[in-house]
Amino acid sequence: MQNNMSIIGVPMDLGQNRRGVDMGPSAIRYAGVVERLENLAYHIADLGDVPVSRPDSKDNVQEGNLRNLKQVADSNQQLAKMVTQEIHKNRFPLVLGGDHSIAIGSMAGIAKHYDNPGVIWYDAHGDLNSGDTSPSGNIHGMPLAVSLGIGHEKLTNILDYTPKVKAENIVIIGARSLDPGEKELIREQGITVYSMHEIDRLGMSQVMAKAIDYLKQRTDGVHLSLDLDGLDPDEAPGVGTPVIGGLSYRESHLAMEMLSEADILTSAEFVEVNPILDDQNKTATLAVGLIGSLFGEKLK
Ligand code: 5AB
Ligand code: MN
Ligand code: MN
Ligand code: MN
Repeated sequence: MQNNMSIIGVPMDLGQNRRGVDMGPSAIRYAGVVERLENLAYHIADLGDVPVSRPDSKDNVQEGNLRNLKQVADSNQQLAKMVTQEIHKNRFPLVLGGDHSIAIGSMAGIAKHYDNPGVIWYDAHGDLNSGDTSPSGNIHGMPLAVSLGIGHEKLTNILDYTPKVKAENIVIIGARSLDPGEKELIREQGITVYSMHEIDRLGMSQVMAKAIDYLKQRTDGVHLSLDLDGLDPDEAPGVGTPVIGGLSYRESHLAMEMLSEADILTSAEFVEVNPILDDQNKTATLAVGLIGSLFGEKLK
């Protein structure tokens, strides 16, 4: 893992309906992310936040079942450029959300630098909807589909190329709430999914070993996109779309430690922390703990 890391906040809440997730980057910083990483001897540059513009009522018309499309696309465009620049400078990008729609920009910035990028999608959801299949019109339920090149051109074509990732280079972990259109896409494209069922059967240790081995063999860069709602709402109450029956604190730390040991990640993001829905910044504190494990707390 590179020793130079750039933190980029994206105070985005327009990819879904519940206000407050725009304060996620502040909550994670307040919980001590920079100090935690500096203690592990990383050189951190906190680049601050990507601007997010407020929609005014006149351009808040929904375009093809995509709420706030223009604002979400604009911020993702800026995020993608920043991520690209940091990778170019040989710095590890760590992106803090914000709702999960920001993965569109992260993936766009990252994928440019690899021949065969892969992604681990740690989430209760598949985020594989498009305007046609989405039950909500919320773009935070679409970023993985967008990265596959499915969806509105304003989203799929950020940085002027598409797709960002191949279906066979995606591994979803922790899924337990998939919409019918998402299930169909998973089947059609043969996306690897370790749902809660597989995690219960095999255990997190085997699931992560398989995921790591698989991606290591076929990709030349791996992005971790971690939605805090992948964890159980008892552990991570500060999320907008909680789903019971989730991953535990211990399973999640084990997953981060195994990723740290395997040393396959080339970028990461932590999203969907909503301090307004939280209990004493518990979810942001959890995120910082996971970041500690991911970047080698157990090994150093
Ligand atoms: B999250 C749902 N599938 O599309 C939809 O939190 C929920 O980024 C999406 O994983 C949840 O609206 C998006 C019902
Ligand atoms: Mn989710
Ligand atoms: Mn998500
Ligand atoms: Mn969510």
